[in-house]
Amino acid sequence: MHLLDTFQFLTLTVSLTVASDLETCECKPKINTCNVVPCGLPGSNGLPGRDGNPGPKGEKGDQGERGMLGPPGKVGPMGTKGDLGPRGPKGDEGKNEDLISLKAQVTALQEEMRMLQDNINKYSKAMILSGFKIVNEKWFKVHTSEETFEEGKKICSKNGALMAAPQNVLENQALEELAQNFNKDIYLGISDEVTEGTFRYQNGQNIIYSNWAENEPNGARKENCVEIYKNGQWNDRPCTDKRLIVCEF
Ligand code: MAN
Ligand code: CA
Repeated sequence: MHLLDTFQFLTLTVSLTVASDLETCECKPKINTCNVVPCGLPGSNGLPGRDGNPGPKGEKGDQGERGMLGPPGKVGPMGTKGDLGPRGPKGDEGKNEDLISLKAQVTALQEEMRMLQDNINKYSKAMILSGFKIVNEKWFKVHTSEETFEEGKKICSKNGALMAAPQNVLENQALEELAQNFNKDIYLGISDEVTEGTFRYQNGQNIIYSNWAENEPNGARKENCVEIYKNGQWNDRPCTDKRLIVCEF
């Protein structure tokens, strides 16, 4: 490559020299001179010159065509609450007669409900006097006489029932009401005869609710049965004592 450049340079130099010499040769016939030396023939064209330096940067091209639609972006943050919409059109005017009739029906129903509640209260009182008290799905029935714990178990069992054992406040309140109405403390179907200090229902399950009076139970092995006082509180006492018997169905 270098050699070729050098050769091209030399060729160019020679050409220029010849051309220069030819230019200086004046081919005019000299007066009184025998023109015996003819001018040399014009030389051949030299080789093309070297490539020039890169030209200046071109103008910015036109904008390309719009690309294809890209995939959807992430969900943006929640916008602010919009303004309240315009008020809707006014509704039809209600029929006055219908409204009056409706009010009369409501009043009649309210009166009917009041009478029904009165009747329920009366039935409830009559039931209690007869020895019945219903609370939730449990029915309590008072036996007419006071008996020992063992006798009480037999009486209830004969009627396909168990001795009353309240398992929540409502049931305890029902027995408290019966004790007040009969003015007698009631035996509960609860004892710690099997394991001292562990009070259980007749089915052997540990009690899930209690309402012991202050300092009770205190009878240790001498008091294994439980009574409910007229104030609703409990006391352990000897099972041979006689108390009002209430069965639960
Ligand atoms: C008192 C209290 C009770 C006990 C009875 C027994 O009322 O000491 O705890 O059970 O006597 O009669
Ligand atoms: Ca006691």
